[in-house]
Amino acid sequence: MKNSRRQFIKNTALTGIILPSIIKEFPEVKNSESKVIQYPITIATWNNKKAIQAAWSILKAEGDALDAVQAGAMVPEADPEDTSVGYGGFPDRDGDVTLDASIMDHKGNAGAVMYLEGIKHPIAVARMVMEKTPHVFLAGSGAKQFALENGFIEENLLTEKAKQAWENWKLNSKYEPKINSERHDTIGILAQDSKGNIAGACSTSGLAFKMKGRVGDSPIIGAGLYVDNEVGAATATGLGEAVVKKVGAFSIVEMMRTGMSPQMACEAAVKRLLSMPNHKDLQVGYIAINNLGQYGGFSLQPGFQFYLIQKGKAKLVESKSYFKNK
Ligand code: SD4
Repeated sequence: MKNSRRQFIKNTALTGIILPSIIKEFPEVKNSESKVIQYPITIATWNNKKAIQAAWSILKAEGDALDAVQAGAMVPEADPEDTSVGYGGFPDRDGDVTLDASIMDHKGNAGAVMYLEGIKHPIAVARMVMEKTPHVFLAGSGAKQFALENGFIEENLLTEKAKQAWENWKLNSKYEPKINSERHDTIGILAQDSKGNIAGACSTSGLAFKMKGRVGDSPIIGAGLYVDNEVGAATATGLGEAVVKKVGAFSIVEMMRTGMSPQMACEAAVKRLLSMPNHKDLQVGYIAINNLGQYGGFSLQPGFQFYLIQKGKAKLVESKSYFKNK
């Protein structure tokens, strides 16, 4: 009995037939959903237009998805105006900028750094962890040492603007970091290149004024980012603690494996957050692509956006959300 059920699920996943329970929940989706190939594509959380343009310039030249997502993530990492990623990111409550990043390629390889200080491009270090070490995660001083030994230079990442924001926050410093439920710019970026290969990257300075040592979802493989070339990829932004508890990105990829579209899977993953007692006060946004280059995105609260270029066409999408009003 168990075996035949397993076989049924396996067969339906392989043939792309949508399970009846899924059709009930999402009546608008039929088995005849388009199977037309929609890649190359690259898509990122928030209005990360310049990042997507950098990624697209690589895809357009028939480059690899992995190079595209790295190039994309490096744009906000270097931007002092972006206060959620890399250089210019808001510090923790002690005034230190600590960075988290992860990357995955189409072969299922993964690398990540967390609690990394003084290095402007954590995504490049994460890729080096993936390609040059037998490990997946390097943290804190070990991650920094590895970066310095591999040619990265130490820099002060705290800009005047970020320092000022921290000084202002200290005036009433409530030691309870709160997520801004409207706009914050952590970059999660996904790409599928002209060969059909999929890669993803995620980079952030985490929650502003977080507790010292706090690590979010972005460097956690399966939470902030997950790629499976056979199925697709997903990435997250928002309150990392919620994403980690629900293993957000992995759950989206696994739902797509059962035949759900990227949009359906993102919506279903957001609905899983409703079991959390504090779900009304937190924001999470997910984006995903499947192996046909179809995309989707959904958030808990309104205000989430994502940016993409698909087959040369650029688009800023105001994401649909579970809650409609702020
Ligand atoms: C974190 N998910 O560290 C990140 C924060 C984020 O835009 O997405 N900010 O929890």
